[in-house]
Amino acid sequence: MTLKVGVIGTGVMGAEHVRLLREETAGATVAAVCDADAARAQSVAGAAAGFTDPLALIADPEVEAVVIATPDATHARLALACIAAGKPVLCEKPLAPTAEEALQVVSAEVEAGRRLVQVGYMRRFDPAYVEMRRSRIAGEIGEAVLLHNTHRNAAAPEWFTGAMAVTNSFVHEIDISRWLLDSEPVSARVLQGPGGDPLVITMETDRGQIVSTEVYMNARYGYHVHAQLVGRDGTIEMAAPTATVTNHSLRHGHSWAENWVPRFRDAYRIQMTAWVRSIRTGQPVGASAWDGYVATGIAEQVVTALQTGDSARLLLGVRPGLYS
Ligand code: ISE
Repeated sequence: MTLKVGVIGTGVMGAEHVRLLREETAGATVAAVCDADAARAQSVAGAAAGFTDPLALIADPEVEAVVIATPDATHARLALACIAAGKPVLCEKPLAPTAEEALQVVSAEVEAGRRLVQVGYMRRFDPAYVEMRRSRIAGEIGEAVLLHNTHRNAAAPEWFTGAMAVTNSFVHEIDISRWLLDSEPVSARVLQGPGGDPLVITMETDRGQIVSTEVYMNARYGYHVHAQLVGRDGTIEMAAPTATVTNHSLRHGHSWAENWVPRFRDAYRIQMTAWVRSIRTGQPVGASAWDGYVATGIAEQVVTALQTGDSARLLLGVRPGLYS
């Protein structure tokens, strides 16, 4: 049986999700595409239905499941509409820009009594992160005590405003550190470099581990995400993200991706396949709405720490039984 998917948003991520569904995902088809620009929606939709109203796409009986890839501020409202319609949704991260909105999604899902939302924290499907987690769980590096993250963009995306280095970028490290370590951050402090870029954010977990993250939005040379997990008996870290190395002009090395789409191409592809399969099997995978709330809730408190210069004691409330 083929799952009929509606994709809302045709920007960098929306277009990539349409491509993945069409070219790389077994058991799924693109049934509809939505964009505020009708011509753009129709050109990406091709033979599928084009919509300019996302709520009309969600309500369309031809659409069985939805991918949300619109600007961050719209995610929660659209995810709520999917829950109300009883349709599974892969919602791009962050689940919402504020903890309050993210919690509304959690509450709606709890009320519905079933998990319909997967948040697109695709690093959970990246082969390098998967191997790091497997190695930790297998005990190969002993007890994990420290995680060093580097998160560099060549240039901040043009739609970046305010504290998005935290609410849009650092949310990835919040999510992946919880997943890699199976522990919860309990405090955070932030240092700012000259002009506010880069940031260095240090979190402590409920197991006393340290998670250090550099978030550098304008690193110029390329898109570079790296992680090193330090244990009592060894370390495990990502190798350079490349299939080839080149020698020329007295230099040896590899090139960097321009942004996250080529760097995490495998992760996005594996995530999409896993989401489609999870709808068939009824076994949720990836980051839940609760995980989405936690990432946004911590990010919000880190932003306050950034603005006040104080360290933050991270408070999140109790995880509902639906997510245990
Ligand atoms: C962007 O929105 C993403 O999600 C990328 O994965 C991240 O690395 C980048 O910093 C964000 O702006």
